[in-house]
Amino acid sequence: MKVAVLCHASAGGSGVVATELGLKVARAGHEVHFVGSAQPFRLSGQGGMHGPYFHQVSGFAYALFEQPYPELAAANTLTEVMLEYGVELAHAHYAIPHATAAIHARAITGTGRVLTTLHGTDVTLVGAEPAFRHTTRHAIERSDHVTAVSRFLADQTREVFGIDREIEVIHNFVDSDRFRRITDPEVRLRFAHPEEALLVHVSNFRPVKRVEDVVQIFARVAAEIPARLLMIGDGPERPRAFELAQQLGVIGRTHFLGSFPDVETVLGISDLFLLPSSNESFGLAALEAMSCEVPVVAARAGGIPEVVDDGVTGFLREVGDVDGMAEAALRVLRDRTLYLSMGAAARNAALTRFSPALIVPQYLAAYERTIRQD
Ligand code: GMT
Repeated sequence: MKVAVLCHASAGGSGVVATELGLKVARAGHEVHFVGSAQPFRLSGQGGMHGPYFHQVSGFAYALFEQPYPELAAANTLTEVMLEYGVELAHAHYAIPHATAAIHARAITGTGRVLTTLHGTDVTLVGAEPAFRHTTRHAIERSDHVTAVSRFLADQTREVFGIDREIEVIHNFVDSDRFRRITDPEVRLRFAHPEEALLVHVSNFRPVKRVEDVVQIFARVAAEIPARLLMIGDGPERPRAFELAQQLGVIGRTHFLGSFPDVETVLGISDLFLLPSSNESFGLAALEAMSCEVPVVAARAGGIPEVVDDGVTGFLREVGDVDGMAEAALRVLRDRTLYLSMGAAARNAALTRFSPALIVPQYLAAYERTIRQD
């Protein structure tokens, strides 16, 4: 198959999934062309003679234009790639702007199919913000096939847009060779003392992630046991979280490490992952932690319960219940037997329910069906 992939290049779960999937599809012998304004961050150094290939969308600034209109430029570059390489399928990660651009290119070329994968933000954003309602619904309805990363997101999409088209659920996956426990004590010593519990949070620090809750939970834990918190990533809520850590007197034990290139190193030595988001279509960062045998304490929100088994691979509490999440965290961290069994169950879930060997063939089958459909 000849496939083009459109995704966000920034460090987010959808870009990670799109890139890892594109690499695996290329390794399975298919021709893969990434099209975007920047190279996806995990694609760097991965392409080779046999692909995947990256085609940069060139921006165009003109005095008359108020904005550079990136989706038009993306549709234009995708059109060129489709015509030049005979692309049969454009895989758009996110309805807007990528499916919109792909549908445009399909109309221009009169060829190719569009498969759209919904990751969450476009749907949840539209749920709250009608500015994109019609364009997003159009992108979903006019795609040749639509997948969502969780049952929750598929249901929510139908509800928000009042549509009843088929939306296939294909969960995200994790590379369990890369995301695994690191047992070398020297690595852990770089971040924490041996007697300290090491808690970690990874996100883009948007309001939906409730990073202040992360600090609140940690402060309650740190009042009871020796502990340290690693905050990985960056975004608009980082200054508030920093200030709160100062106010609560835990700034010396809270480390804001920014965007960390090899997040698996940090996850591989951590004891507990915190994800108190108010909404999360899936929670890929939690799955990456689980793959490293790290139990998760999270909010019972969105698609998280499809990833984290309450009481088995971690604990789920209601959104905003920082006392409940702190109590759950302490329960895991104080009980070595529980901690080890949850870590093992988390790794097992990653291996048996979210492995590339299970998920990638689902995408390949969807590609085949979409290309062959009338
Ligand atoms: O969570 C974010 O803000 C980033 C966003 C993205 O585009 O990467 O994540 C979304 O897609 C991920 C991959 O499918 C999911 O794991 C995240 O849960 C989802 N984020 C939200 O739904 C808020």
